[in-house]
Amino acid sequence: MAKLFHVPLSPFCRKVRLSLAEKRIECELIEERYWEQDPDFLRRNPAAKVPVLRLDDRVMSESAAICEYLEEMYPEPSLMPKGAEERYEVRRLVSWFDDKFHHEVTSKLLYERVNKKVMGQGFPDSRNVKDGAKRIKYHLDYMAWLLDQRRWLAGDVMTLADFAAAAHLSSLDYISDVDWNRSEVVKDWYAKIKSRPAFRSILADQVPGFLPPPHYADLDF
Ligand SMILES: N[C@@H](CCC(=O)N[C@@H](CS)C(=O)NCC(=O)O)C(=O)O
Repeated sequence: MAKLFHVPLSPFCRKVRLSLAEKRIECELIEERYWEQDPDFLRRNPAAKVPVLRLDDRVMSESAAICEYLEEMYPEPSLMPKGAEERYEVRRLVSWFDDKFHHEVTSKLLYERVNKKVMGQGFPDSRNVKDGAKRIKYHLDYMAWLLDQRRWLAGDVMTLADFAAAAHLSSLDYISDVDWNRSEVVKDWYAKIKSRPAFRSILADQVPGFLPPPHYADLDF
């Protein structure tokens, strides 16, 4: 069986978990405290980052590369459209969330509030938290603008772009940092994606010391 070395609230790990689950690839989840730099872990991924996936006798890192590998090896159900333009748009949006959103929002909210505590690195820096809380509004508005024109973020079918976005937002939702009342279309999109069977394991996550809000696992909010 596949093994995924992960941490529960990591958006990169969550994106891979969603892809694996959507494609019904059974996978054992193994929590990896990457900051402890266990030598076995460093052998698996010298970059010392999660996720790391062991599948078909291969050890793989980098969530975007893993998701594209899964797409090529397990094409059904598909998470990438067929046309070059549509594929470009999926990749652009995956980068938007894993690069821009991660830098401007996830690292300022989740890493300050959760990772610092779990890693014993002190208290959240309130300037970062304030900045992340301000910047997420722009991203939610951008998503609303996209979703006013499309059924899913990158077009009319659900793709990896939706999983990338949902991975970040679900981690932030665990710590109540998403204002779902800001946009009805974004809330509806999240309710739709959250109710997929692939999301179940993510909604069941429990991080010691951090209790999710009651709506976190509520499929109707
Ligand atoms: N580009 C990598 C980023 C993965 C990443 O940054 N993971 C975080 C956890 S959310 C990590 O392992 N950080 C450790 C580090 O940066 O040293 C991917 O997409 O897999």
